[in-house]
Amino acid sequence: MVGAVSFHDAHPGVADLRREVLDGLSARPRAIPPKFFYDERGSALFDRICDLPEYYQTRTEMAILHRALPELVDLIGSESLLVELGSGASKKVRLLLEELRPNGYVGVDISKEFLLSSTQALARDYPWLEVHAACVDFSAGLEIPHCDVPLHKVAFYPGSSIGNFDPDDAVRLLADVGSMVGQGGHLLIGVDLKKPVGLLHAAYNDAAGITAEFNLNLLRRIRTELDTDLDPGSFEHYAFYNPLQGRIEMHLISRIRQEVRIEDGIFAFEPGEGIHTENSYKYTVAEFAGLAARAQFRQQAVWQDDGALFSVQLLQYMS
Ligand code: AVJ
Repeated sequence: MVGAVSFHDAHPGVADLRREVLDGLSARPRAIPPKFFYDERGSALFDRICDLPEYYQTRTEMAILHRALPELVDLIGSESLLVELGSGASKKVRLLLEELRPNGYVGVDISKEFLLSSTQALARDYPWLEVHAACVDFSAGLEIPHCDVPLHKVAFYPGSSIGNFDPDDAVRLLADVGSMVGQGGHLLIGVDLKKPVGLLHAAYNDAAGITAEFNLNLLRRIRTELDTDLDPGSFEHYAFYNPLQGRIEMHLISRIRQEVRIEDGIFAFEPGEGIHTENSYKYTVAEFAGLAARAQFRQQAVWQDDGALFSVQLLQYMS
C-alpha cells in the first residue's frame, strides 16, 4: 500500500557516487565516505552485522531503550512528532512508537528501498499514526519536509551513527537537528562508549567476516554503478582502534601493486596502500556532554547497560 506513506526523494544518485569516489581517490589520504556503504546489499549486510555475537551495539541499545521507556515517556510527553534519522529497518523505533504514541512519524534515510519498505510496514502496523518518508542525505543539511507543524519535536538517532562524523561535523549535525526540533525540542541519541580495545577490535573484525564483506561491498557497488576495471578481490578489509583519536578506523587495503581505472581516472596503489572508508568515534558520557553543549543541547538524561558498553541519551535543545 504505497499510498499510505508520503514520500520525498532527495536520494543521492550515481552522479554523487562518481563525484565523491573520484574526488576521494584523488585526495591524500584517500577516503570514500561511509554513507555509500548502504546500497541494498550493503544495508542487508549491515543488518547481519547487527546480529553478530561480537557486535554488542544493537542488542545493548535495544535493552537500554526498553529499560528507559517509562522515564522517557515522562520526560518527553505526548503530542509529539517523532523524526527518525537513518531509519533503515529499525525495530527500535517500534518500541518508542508504542509507548510514546506520537501524532506523526517521519522516517529519514539515505537508502530508498529500506526506507520505503520500513515506513510502509509502520503505516500498516500502526493505522493511528501519520507516516512520512524522506529520502535525504542528512550529512548535507537537514531540510526535512513535514516538520513545519506545531508539535513537540523529538528526533531519534539510534545506532551511534553520530560516530561516523568527525567531532566538528558531529556538532554541525547536532546544531542542524537543534534547528529542526526547535527550542525545548528533544534528541534521543544512541552513543557508543569508550571501552577496552579488545572488545572494539572484535566488533569490527568479526569471525564470520561479515564486516569485511560490508566494507568490501563498497568496491562491488563502485564496480556495479560506475565504469571501471576495479577488482574488489584485490583489496582487503582492515579495521583498528585509534586511541589517539578515540575512533575505530576502517580501510580497504590493496593486496598488490596495481592501477585501477574508474571512469576517466587512473589510480595507482602500492601493496599495503589503502582507502579510508569509515571512522566510528567512541565517547565517554562526559565527552559527549561537551560535544552536545557546543550545539546548544543539554544532556537531560543518560541510560547505559551494566557493562557500560553503550549509552542512550536524551538531549534537549536550549538555544
Ligand atoms: C552504523 C556507523 C554505527 O560504526 O559501528 C558497523 C557501522 N561499520 N560495522 C558502526 C559499522 C562496521 C556502524 N554505524
